[in-house]
Amino acid sequence: LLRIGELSRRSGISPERLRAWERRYGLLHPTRSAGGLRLYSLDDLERVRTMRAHVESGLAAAEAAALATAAPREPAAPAVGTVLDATAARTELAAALERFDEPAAQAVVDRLLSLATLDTLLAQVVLPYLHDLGARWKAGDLSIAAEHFATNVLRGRLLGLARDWGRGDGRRALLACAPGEQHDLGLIAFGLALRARGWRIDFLGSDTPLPSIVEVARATQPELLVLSAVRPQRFRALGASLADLGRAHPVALAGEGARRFRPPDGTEVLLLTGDPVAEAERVSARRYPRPPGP
Ligand code: B12
Repeated sequence: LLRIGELSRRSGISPERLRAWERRYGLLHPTRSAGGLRLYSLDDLERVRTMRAHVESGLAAAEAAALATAAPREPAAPAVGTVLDATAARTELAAALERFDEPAAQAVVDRLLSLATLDTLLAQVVLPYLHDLGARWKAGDLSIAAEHFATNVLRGRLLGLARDWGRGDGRRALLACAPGEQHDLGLIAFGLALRARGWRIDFLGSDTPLPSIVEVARATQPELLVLSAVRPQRFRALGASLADLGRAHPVALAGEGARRFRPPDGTEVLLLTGDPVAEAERVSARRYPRPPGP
């Protein structure tokens, strides 16, 4: 079952438009999660895709909806978890990337996205693969070229999936790597997992100077500002500015650096020490009110 963000991503239709199609044409038949969230089926996805195709071919929305709701349904894709063998998928992805075969790697990702949610793809395939890649590179089992090639193909693909993650009126998150930090893959994965939970993402990427982060945060007033780093020194280097930031906005520190960082007394920051998908789930479960200020 898919949440609205995932349905939107897979169908290419914005959440606002999906809600309108549901309300006006009865196109979707969501069930509710225990927490009251709407959950959509693969049949719903299929109807949205059919309706989209009819609208793009020039039909009026009402006609397109009538055809989509009447159309005999394709057999639904197999349920998540029953088919996806994550180990086999990682092996296949690794084999394609490590023979420098970009189209084959993209095809593996395409197929996985048709079988599983983005969360599953990230948590069970892409993130463990990247981690393993790093370990092998460090052990000298993989060339720098192979590591660069694989991470760049996956980074490009993840950013492709991120298209439009800044759209809509969802809870707003501002994501940046700490000054000096270049590792942004975990942060991108986190942004995608938040987006799948309805958040709106502003992404500043690698090595963002603190004054720029402050400036954007002032303008966008994020519900959560997340800084990521591999080394705790990057957070330590922020010194007293980190406490100032935490007084102005709800701030979280993430990545390997957050595991090894102890915020100085009086610094109000949340530490996200788990993996990007688990932490996206955790932060989505509660609200982050603005701090009272300096
Ligand atoms: C890809 C990579 C690069 C790429 C980064 C590309 C990019 N756009 O991100 C490039 C080539 C630029 C790079 C550069 C460097 N790298 Co590098 N890199 C890696 C590599 C191979 C993979 C990192 C990665 O993205 N992993 C995928 C993430 C998701 O997994 P993870 O890092 O294990 O993170 C886990 C958690 O920390 C958490 N997490 C991570 N990020 C986030 C974010 C959020 C929001 C949340 C909630 C959770 C979270 O989720 C993961 C678990 O699922 C690792 C090897 C490794 N073992 O990780 C080295 C590694 C991180 N790099 C390392 C080093 C030393 C460097 C360089 C200094 C090398 C050099 N001499 O130039 C530079 C530093 C550049 C800089 N100033 O930051 C070291 C860091 C060691 C340390 N602790 O200090 C590592 C560990 C390699 C090693 N074993 O020596 N690197």
